[in-house]
Amino acid sequence: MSEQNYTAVSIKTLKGLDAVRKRPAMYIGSTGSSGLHHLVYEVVDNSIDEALAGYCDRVDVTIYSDNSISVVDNGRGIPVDYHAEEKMSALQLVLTTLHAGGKFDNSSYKVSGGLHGVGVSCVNALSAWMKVEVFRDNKIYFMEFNRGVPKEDVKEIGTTDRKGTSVTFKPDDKVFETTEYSFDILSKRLRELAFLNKGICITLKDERPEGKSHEFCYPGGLSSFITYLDENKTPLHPQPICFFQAKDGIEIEIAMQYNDSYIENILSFANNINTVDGGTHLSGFKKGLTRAINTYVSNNNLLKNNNKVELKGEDLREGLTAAVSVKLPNPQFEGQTKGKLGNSDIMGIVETSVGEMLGVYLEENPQIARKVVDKCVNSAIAREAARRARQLARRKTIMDGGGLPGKLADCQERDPSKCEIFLVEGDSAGGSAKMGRDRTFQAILPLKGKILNVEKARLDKVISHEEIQFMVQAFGTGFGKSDEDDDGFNLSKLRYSKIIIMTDADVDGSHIRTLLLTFFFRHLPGLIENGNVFIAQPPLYKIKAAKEERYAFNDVEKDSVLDEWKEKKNLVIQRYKGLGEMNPDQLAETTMNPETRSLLQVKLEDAVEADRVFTMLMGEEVEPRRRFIEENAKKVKNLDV
Ligand code: 0RA
Repeated sequence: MSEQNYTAVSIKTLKGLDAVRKRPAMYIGSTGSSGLHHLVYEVVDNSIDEALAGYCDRVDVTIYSDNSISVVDNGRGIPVDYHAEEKMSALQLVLTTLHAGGKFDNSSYKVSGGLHGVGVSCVNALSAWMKVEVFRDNKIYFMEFNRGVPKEDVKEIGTTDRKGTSVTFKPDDKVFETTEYSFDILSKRLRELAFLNKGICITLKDERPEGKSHEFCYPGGLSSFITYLDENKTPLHPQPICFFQAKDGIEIEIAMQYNDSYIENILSFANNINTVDGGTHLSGFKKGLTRAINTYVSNNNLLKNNNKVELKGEDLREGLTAAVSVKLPNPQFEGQTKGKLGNSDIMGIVETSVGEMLGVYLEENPQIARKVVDKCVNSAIAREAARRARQLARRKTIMDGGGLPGKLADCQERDPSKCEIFLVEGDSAGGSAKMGRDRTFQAILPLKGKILNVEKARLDKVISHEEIQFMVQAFGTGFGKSDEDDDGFNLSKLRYSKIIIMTDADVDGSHIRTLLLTFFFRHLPGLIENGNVFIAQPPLYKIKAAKEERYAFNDVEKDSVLDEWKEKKNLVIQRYKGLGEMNPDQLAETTMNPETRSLLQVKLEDAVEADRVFTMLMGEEVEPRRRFIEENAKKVKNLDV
């Protein structure tokens, strides 16, 4: 087809919803689980727009047992009057034409409408059926569609004193690879939307067997978000600090709170989308924060006794949890996953507003300001200590020669894509692993006892910890951010494509595994994101009959072997308490040999939840940890983070 023809044809097809059905991924990102859930967000976004325009304060989402979904709001209701120009009702227009929304509301831009922002018509096109009820002018209107095609014109079916819209749809299984909704995925996003748009109450109800229900109402908005994120942390000041500014069509909302940890956790959003890669609004926030605190420090002469320290941006963000949300017309989402806000004017606007508002806040709240500044000064001192510790660690490595830890039993292969390293607790298990491995491509690093709980330690401590130094040296990647005398973390220097945590299947083993995962999550997250971290799955039992033997990796498997072998005599069941109890051949066969083992890959799907869970598991507070372990006792056997 010629270029010209192609354009003509593609414009024509774009008009119809056919285009959506032919290339669904272009409109909703994918036809997998993510696209399936996107359908719900697309409808909910319309309700949120009604709320932001001031007409709606309630959205009820229901998952039915056939995995159809309804989204009901109490907004104005989609208009139903006849549209002379288009020769159909407004309702039909909205539900069958791409980007029809704008035809009604030119005055205000739509704040939500998401990454794809394609509208309900798209959801309609990708649904086996859709039923829409509109409650408007004391009447109930109804319209039904199959795969986006109207069954008949809109009709009046009754009277009501309600107002709003109810959209019920069933995703087309001819389009989607899966049509099973996840309560947790929907729940996470709806909660986030409720935090981001205060005053809206969102409910989620699961009518499938054993379904749950949630209600998300946060009058505190972003401030409640911070409280939720830091549920298990100890705050430095009682309430999150909040700012709001609406100017020149741009809204900026910020909530922030310092806690006694060393972790920086700043979330950013643009038009209700989580910008995971930050962007201009986040940069503006960081600059404004740095400016406000440094100005306060110098105006009040607070560094006079510490005149050697210099406060850097990162010092001012240690132990800071913050959410930055901007709403703007024409957001530019950049980067491979469109997770970065690109609008350049936003940077200066956010910087100025944070600089001014936080400046005023600090002057007006000297007690809190003093605590914050003390914390920042301490973190600057610790940063300097960390730098020295790192220098020391490097010098030691160079003196040790070769830069590899002495107790590493390295492999012969040098191509990282073929190499694996096992992190093993203790020398006895280390010994079995060394004998059981295939030394051509498998390396063993035995670790001594429990490694440092990094959740409670500052960077200088982490860097000085010997076992952590050994790991980082063995991996070859370096560690942390780059500075004057260190290159920091560099994934391309990784010496093994698989880093395998191999601990005993007991309480201690699982503690060490959690400590290691916490270390990876906090200090080498690049390895988790790149899929390099794995958990070995050693068997829990060996069951022996006369000549045969079987391994069982959990109680269910053990019971099924016992059941299968109930006729046999002299069964011996051995419960492995440690890896050291297995002989090297057994360890190799069950846990190490790629042909016969099974590995669990560590994934990071929900960073917000992971942060909360790690803080809770590794932090000071005992009660939430006890509750979590009780609630998750069944799942813990297969800890897949
Ligand atoms: C077009 C125009 C107006 C509202 C809507 C669409 C609308 C769409 C959805 C989808 C789900 N809930 C919704 N609520 C409203 C403006 C209506 C007016 O001007 O009265």
